[in-house]
Amino acid sequence: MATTRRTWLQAVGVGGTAAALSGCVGAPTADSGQNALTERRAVEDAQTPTVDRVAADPTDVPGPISRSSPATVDVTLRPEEVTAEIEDGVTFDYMTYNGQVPGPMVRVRQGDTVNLTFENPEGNVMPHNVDFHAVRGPGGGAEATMTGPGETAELSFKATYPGAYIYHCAVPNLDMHISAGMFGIILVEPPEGLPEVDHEVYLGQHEIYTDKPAGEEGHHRFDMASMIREEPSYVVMNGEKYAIGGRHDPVNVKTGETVRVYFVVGGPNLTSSFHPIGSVWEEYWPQGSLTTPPQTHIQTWPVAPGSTAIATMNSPVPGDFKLVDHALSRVARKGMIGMITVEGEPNPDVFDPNPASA
Ligand SMILES: [Cu+2]
Repeated sequence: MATTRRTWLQAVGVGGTAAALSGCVGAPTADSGQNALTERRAVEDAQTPTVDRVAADPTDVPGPISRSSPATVDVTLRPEEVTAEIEDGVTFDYMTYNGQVPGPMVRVRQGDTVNLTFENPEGNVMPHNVDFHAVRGPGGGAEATMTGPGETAELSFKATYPGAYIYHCAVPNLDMHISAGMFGIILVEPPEGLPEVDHEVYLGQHEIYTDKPAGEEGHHRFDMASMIREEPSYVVMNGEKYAIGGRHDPVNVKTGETVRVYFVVGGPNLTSSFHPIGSVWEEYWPQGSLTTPPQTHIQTWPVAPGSTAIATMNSPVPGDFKLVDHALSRVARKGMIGMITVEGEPNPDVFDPNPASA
């Protein structure tokens, strides 16, 4: 298998570079190749989405781990290149893990061994791989999983420390692949597990660099120059403009229920100022680190690209609570928002929007 991969990489002229750069170190090469997806599809119809949705369902979170001893866990990741809408009438060629942004949340227990199968589908255009920040080993697994279209790689690693960690593509054009959607979370639970909550929610922020301003209808191509300037057209939660609570359902909970959010910032370049409008984070674990007690009553906390946060909220009053990057032009102009809708009886003792009527 390794020989096959090496042969493919030599054929596209990136073998040595890939080995040198994989794993959180890299620089864009002159020929990004990302628009090869558009070129390939131009003969067909580049503006037609190949999938209805790339936004990950925020409630699709693997259940808590009840085991009291380590196990071997099988995980399969498939880098899928798809065309989808960023917003109505605007298409983009995404690169994803398993067809969704962020990629599927992986959940294991400290001490578990992960047997990863990395399947690069036959119809892809690009090489891909994965670098897990929960891995101790070269490139977080990037070199071991480097595959061309039609190739499969396997990697085994032990999750030796707890926390929520990003995983992301780490090919030489890693910034481009992440900005096209290639990132997600692996949660490593401590042996004692996590406190019980009513809901768990999975969200990810990243920025998309295109050749047109946000909102201009048509097919948006990836734009290397704007990425180098770090001036994205879109900054989004779960891959699409206003995905959660706009284009798709919000997260629905009831008053008094505790929601634990697992939040990842893929970047590749912008730090998120993560804030729940109309609330605070009751508990906040910066960097997704579970080895220190949480901060409490946190309003806004920076989440760097390549990192995560774990946070809880719990509203005593009903309403729509918007989760944002408090760099608010990204919300008002570029799409970065997600919504938790809290249902329940009004609670005028805590919040009364119309006191004169009492
Ligand atoms: Cu990739």
